[in-house]
This record gives sequence, C-alpha cells and structure tokens, in this order.
Amino acid sequence: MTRVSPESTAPSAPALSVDLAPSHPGGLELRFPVLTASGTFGFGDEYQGVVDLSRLGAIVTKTVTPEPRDGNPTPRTVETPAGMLNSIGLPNPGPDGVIREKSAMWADLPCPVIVSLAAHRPDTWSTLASHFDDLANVVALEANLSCPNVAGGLDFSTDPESAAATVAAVRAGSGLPLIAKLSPNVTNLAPIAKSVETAGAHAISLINTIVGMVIEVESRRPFLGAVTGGLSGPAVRPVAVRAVYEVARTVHVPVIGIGGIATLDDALQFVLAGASAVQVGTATFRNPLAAQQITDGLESYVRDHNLASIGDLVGAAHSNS
Ligand code: RRO
Repeated sequence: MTRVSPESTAPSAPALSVDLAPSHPGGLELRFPVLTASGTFGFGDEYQGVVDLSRLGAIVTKTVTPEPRDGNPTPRTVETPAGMLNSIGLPNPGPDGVIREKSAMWADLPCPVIVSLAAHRPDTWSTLASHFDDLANVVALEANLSCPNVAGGLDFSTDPESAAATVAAVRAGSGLPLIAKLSPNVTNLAPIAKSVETAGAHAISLINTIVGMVIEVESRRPFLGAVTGGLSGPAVRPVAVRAVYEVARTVHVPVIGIGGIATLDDALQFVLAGASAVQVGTATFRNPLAAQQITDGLESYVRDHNLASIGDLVGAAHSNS
C-alpha cells in the first residue's frame, strides 16, 4: 500500500481517478470510481438539478435495444425485505430514438455517459453497438449480458461461449471501450468472466439482479405482471461482494462492483474485494444523492488514511484472506 505525506494529500480527483479500460488504446479514464447503475438513473436528464453529476465518474444509461420496446406488464416492481424486485422489461425508444432524444443533452452533462446495450443475436449486437461511436461525451458501452426479465436475456451470460460471442460482436461493431455486465444467476462465474475477457471486454461489471418472485397470498397469484423479477438492494450485497471477489482473482481487466451499494462502507467492501469502481443502483431510489455522497466519502477516506490513490485498496482483502 502506497502512503504519502499528509501535506501532499489535498482532497483531489487524482487520488480517486481510475482507468477502467487500460487495455483499450484510449483508455477509459474517469475522475471518480463511482458510477450510477443502468436502469436506476434513466438516461441522465431525470436527475439533473437534483444530483451533482460532476461528482460522478459516469452515468450508465437504461439499456437500449435494437428496436423500441414498451416493457413488461404491470406491476413491475415490488418491495422485498432489504430490497426490491423489478421486472421492467427494457422499455426504451431504440437507438435512433435515444440518440434523437438524448444525445444533445448527453453532450452537455458534467460527467461522461456509458450506454448500456442488449440485443438478441451477434449481428444485432454489432449493429446496435455501431450507433454510439461518434457521440459527444459517450465514452464507453456496457453490454448487458444479464437482463433477467426478457426471454433469452440471461442466455448471454450463463454460458461462456455465448458470452464471448456477444462480446466479440460488440467489439466488431464499435471502437468504444466495452464493459461486459455479468449475471449472478449462474453456478460458476469464473469461466464466464475469463471468457468475456479473452473475447475482448475491457472491463467487467457485476452483478445484475438475482431472479426472484413474490406471491400475493390473498389473490394466490404472482405479484409481478411478468411473474418473476430481479432482486436488488442491500439484500443482494453479500452475494455481489462474493461475486466480485471471485471474478477479481480470475481476470486482469478492471472489475466494477454493483449490488446493494448505499454507503461508503458498502463501496469499500467492493473495492477491497477487487473492484476498481462501483455502480450505485437501487439506493438512488431512496436517496438520489447516494452516489455523490459515496464520492465525498471516498475522498475523505483517502485523505484520512493518507493513501496516494484509492487504487491502493483494490483487492486488499485478497491478501488478507
Ligand atoms: O429492464 C429490466 O427489467 C431490467 C434489466 Br434490462 C436488467 O438488466 N436488470 C434488471 O433487473 N431489470
């Protein structure tokens, strides 16, 4: 662990800055290791004026699909102990609609934008990815290999071969840095993580939500319109920390931790498990300022512990295991 003298540790972005795609020719340098998670922050404009976006490393958009989608039948969400289930079903206006409606706004945001994508076949993944290369302030793509709420959505990240084929297809369609978002709904994550790294993912994010279900006893029916949904929130955090720990010791590309992160302490658990950055998701619904408060907390933590860089903590729990 690198330590520096206190007088050289003024709170500064460099101590928190991170390159999430060192294997990409242009890298993916972000000022802060705190991002918002796909599906919990819309396309960015929804929180303008509420959240100080200049304190976020980046926002990750709602997932975009090749064709516009209306989403799943209602109800689409239900609260659960220490979390929630969602079955939103990817409502979005498709790439042309998103670019028409959002790209001018993205260009003016005080933090960069990472576009989340999902498609069904390698050729449609490629074509979809090709739409976003030349948009101002769009700095990377996140391939959502793990949507639990549409038919076939999970297929891309439950099998190493289809995960790799998907990553290769996105790489063929776009020159942007690529983050592959993996599912926890598998028996063994390591081979899938290795496979997407070998196929060219510049970083790996995880976890997406865990498939779950709530039944309304009075009506004797599934609560959600789509029957099952994805569990998120504090309830999933230990699963996510374990998943990040496992993947971080398997791959060399940066890992981005997601899953029930609401506080500085939560974020630090993921960093110690091996995450170079974190995404804040469900916590934003309860506290829209959660992500920027975690940035503030990390800044203080780095200063108070005389660390030259938050990178000094990444994976520290592995040497203490
Ligand atoms: O839109 C959704 O229902 C959804 C997606 Br794409 C996802 O990746 N994860 C999730 O929990 N919900």
